[in-house]
Amino acid sequence: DGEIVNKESDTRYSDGSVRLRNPNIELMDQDILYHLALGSGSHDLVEMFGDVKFICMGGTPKRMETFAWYIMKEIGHKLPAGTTLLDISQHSYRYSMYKVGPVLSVSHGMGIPSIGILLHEIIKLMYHAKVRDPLFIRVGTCGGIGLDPGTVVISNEAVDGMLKPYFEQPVLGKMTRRPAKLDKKLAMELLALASNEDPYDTVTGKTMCTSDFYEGQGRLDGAFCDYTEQDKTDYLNKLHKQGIINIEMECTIFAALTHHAGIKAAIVCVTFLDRLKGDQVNSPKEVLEEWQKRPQELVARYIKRYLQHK
Ligand code: R2B
Ligand code: URA
Repeated sequence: DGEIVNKESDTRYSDGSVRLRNPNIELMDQDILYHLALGSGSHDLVEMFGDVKFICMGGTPKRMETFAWYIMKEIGHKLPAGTTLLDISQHSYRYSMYKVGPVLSVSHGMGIPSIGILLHEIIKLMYHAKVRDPLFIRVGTCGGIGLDPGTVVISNEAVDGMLKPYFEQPVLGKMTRRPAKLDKKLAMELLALASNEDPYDTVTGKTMCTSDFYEGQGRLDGAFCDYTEQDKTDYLNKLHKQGIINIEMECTIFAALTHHAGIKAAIVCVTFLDRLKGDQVNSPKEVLEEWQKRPQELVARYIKRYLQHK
């Protein structure tokens, strides 16, 4: 009933460069990527971003700056003499973006609307910069279900709060729906890079996306709570039985928009707590900082391996 299902037709040019599924863009004389503080008229986007291969996204500006320095060391990238890492999007005051050779490290904020706006502009950036076969990876945090805190989860499926594998959104007053599909092969390739020597587990499974951290994730500790602890436990156990192993706030739109653009994507998150045991994130800040590096380590292994075999 009035539902628009987008066709999954070919979305890339034969050379692998990103094709926009929007005829309006090439008719505009310039495209302002407002929330990135970049534009196709004001910047030479091919010159600035033409060599990008990996787009790594995570919630906070600080974590993505740390990732930029870390990946620089890992891939042995040298900054030109006399220069330092610069937040390319600093004048937007919205997102932070760092470029380290073929790697872009971008913050996406919290939740679907924030990462959605960023994805529109980054996908257009890839198009303007004529980047071929980019890979998008979210390196994030999440709540685990039945996993030890500090476990790394590679998502192989993304579902919404109604457990449907779609990203749904009203457009022009009608509900639209796009499949939230992740690249299962890429998820397995990432899993294969987990090491027996890692002092934590790395697993794959289904991830649930919500639009809220508190009531939307069945917490008892928000400003409001109109259900019982038993209701919460029953619900989380139901999720667990359905194979959902973690909850975060971006996976459906991330999977859906990348899939719609024909871009390979992966989501690697570390669990900050086991939701079967509590609601509050109460590990010391140093411990959380240590855990946050784990998805970055896995993604760095992937990027290094790719660059070595290129
Ligand atoms: C994980 O952590 C954030 C909420 O604390 C949110 O962005 C997410 O997906
Ligand atoms: N991020 C979430 O969205 N939920 C959690 O429980 C922890 C981090």
